[in-house]
Amino acid sequence: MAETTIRVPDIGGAEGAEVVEILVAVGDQIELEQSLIVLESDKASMEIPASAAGTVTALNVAVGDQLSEGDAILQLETGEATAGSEVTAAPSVESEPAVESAVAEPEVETTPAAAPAGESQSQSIEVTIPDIGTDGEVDLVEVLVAVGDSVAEGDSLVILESDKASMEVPAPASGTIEALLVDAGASVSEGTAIATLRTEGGVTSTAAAPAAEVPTAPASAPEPAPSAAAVSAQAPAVSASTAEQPSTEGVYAGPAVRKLAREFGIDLNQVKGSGPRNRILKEDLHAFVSNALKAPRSEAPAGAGLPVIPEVDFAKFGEIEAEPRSRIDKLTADNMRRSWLNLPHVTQFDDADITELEQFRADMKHEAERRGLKLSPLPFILKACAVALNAHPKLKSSLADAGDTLVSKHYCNIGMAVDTPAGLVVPVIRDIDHKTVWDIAQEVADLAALARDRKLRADQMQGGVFTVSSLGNIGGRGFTPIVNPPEVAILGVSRADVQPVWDGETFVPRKMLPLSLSYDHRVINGGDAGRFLTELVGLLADIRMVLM
Ligand code: CAO
Repeated sequence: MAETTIRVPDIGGAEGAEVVEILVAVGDQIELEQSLIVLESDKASMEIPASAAGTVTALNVAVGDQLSEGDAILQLETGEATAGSEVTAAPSVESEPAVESAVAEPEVETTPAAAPAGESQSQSIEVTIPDIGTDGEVDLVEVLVAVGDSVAEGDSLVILESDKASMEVPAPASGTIEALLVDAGASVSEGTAIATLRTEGGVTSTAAAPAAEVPTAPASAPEPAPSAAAVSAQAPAVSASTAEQPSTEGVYAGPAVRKLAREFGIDLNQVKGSGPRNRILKEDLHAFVSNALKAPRSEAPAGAGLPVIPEVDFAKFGEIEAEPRSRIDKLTADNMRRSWLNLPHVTQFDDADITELEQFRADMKHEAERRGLKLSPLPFILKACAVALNAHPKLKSSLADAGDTLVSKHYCNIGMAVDTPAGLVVPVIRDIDHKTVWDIAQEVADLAALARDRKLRADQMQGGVFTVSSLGNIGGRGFTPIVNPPEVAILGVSRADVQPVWDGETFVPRKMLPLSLSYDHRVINGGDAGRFLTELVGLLADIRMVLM
C-alpha cells in the first residue's frame, strides 16, 4: 500500500480558483480519471480528475477554498507497494489524462487577415480556437457576441464545453466583430476560426493571448449571487443536439451538470441551485426530475406549460386543520387530472323512463329477499349498458399507438364507481353481457363490500371497457362524469324521480332516470354517443329487451 497526495495541477496561472464542488468523500474508492473536485474561476469551470486510482483517506480541501497549482486536494491510498508519492492531477477537457494546464491556458491565436502584422493600426484578424488540451473536438455551446459588437481585449467571445470543463475564449484585442464564422452547436478544435475582428489599431503582433489572464480567480469576497463575470462564465446554453433549447445565460452550473441537463432536456432556468451561491448541483437536477415525475399529483412544475395555482396560507383567515390525503384519493386525483387534460370531453344528457322497470323491480322484491339480495336499479342499468355496448362497440373501444390505432374489444367488462370512506374505487364486473341481472346484483353487492373494506385486489379493478358512475342513491339532477382512460366513455346516473311526461294527450306521471354520457371526442362522435344513449334509454324503458 502507498499513500499519495493528489495536488492541483497547472491550471493556467489561475491563482485562487474556487472549489465549488467536492465529488468524492473519505473512504470512496476512486478510479483513474474520476473527477475529484470542481474548480471555478471567472472564465472557466473545470473538473479535476484523479491521476491515480485508490481509496480516499483524507480530504485537504473544502467547498469555498481558493486553490492554486500545487495545493493538496486529497490523500489517496493506492494499491501499489511503493513509497509515498506526490501526484498532480490534470484538469481534463475530455477524458485525456495528459492535458495539464491545457484547459486553462487557451492561447488565442490571431491571424492577420487584412493588414501586415506589426502595423499599429486598424486591421482585421481571424480569431481561432486556442490549444484546449485535446486533439478531439469540443462543443461550442454559446456565441456571446454578434456581428457589429464592440469588444474589449479579454471579453469572452464564445463558450466551449466538454464533459469535464467549460471555458470561454476571450478576444485577443479590442475591436469590432466583423464576422462570426461559427454557430452555437458547432464542434470545434484547436485552430478552428471563430470570428474576424477589426481591431482598433492595437494589435502589433499575432502572438496572442490573454492566456494567463483567462482563468483569474473569482472575487474572493463572499457574494450573495454569482458576479456578472461568474454568471457569464457559466452561461453555455446549447449544444448541437439541442440548439433550440432556451438560453441558460445567467444560470450558475458546472459543465457536468449542464451536460446532464442537456441529456435530459432540462431547462436549467427552471432548476433551483442548492450549492454555494445558488450553484446548481447534480442533486438539484435529480430532485427536479423526481418532482417533475410526481407533478401530476401536485401542481404542474414550472415549465410544464400549465400555470401553477399559488399556495395560500389559509391559517391567515381562520382556524384550519390539515391532514394528508389517502393514497386512493391521490391516485384518483392523478387519474382525473390525466383524463381531463388529455381527453376532449363531451357530455350528452337524456332521461330514461324507468316506470316499468321500477314496477318489475318491485315485483321482484320478494325473490330478491329470498336470494338475500337488495335489487337496486343499478344491475338493470349495467345489464342494459352491456347490451347497448355490444350494439355500439365503438363505445367500448380504446386508442393505442398514441392515437393511431383503435382497439375493439370482444368482451364486455364494466366498471362501477364505488364511494368508500377511503376514496373512490372502480371494481370491474367481468363478462357482464353473459350474466343475469341476479348475478350482476350479487357482484355489485360483493364488490361494493370488498371496496368499502379495502379488500379489492388489483385484478378486480382492471380490464374494464366502460364505467357506470351511479349517484342515484345520493341525489342530484345530473352531472358530467370524467372518462376513465383508456376507456372512451362513462355513464353518469342521477336520481330517478317521478316527472309529468306529455303522452300526446295529457301529462302522465312517469319515473324518469337522468343519464349523462361523457365521451372522448377523439374517438366518439356526437352521432355515436347519441345512438348509444338512445338505445340505452329504449332498453331501460322496456327492460324485457335486455332480458332477451
Ligand atoms: N334513483 C333513485 N334511487 C336510486 C337510484 C337512482 N338512480 N339508484 C339507487 N337508488 C336507491 C336504491 O334503490 C336504494 O334504495 P332502496 O334501499 O330504497 O331500495 C338506495 O338508493 C341505495 O342504493 P345503494 O347505494 O345501496 O345501491 P346501488 O346499487 O344503487 O349502488 C353503489 C351501489 C356501490 C354503486 C353505490 O353505493 C355507490 O357507491 N355509489 C356512488 C358512486 C359514486 O360515487 N359515483 C361518483 C363517481 S365520480 O365522483
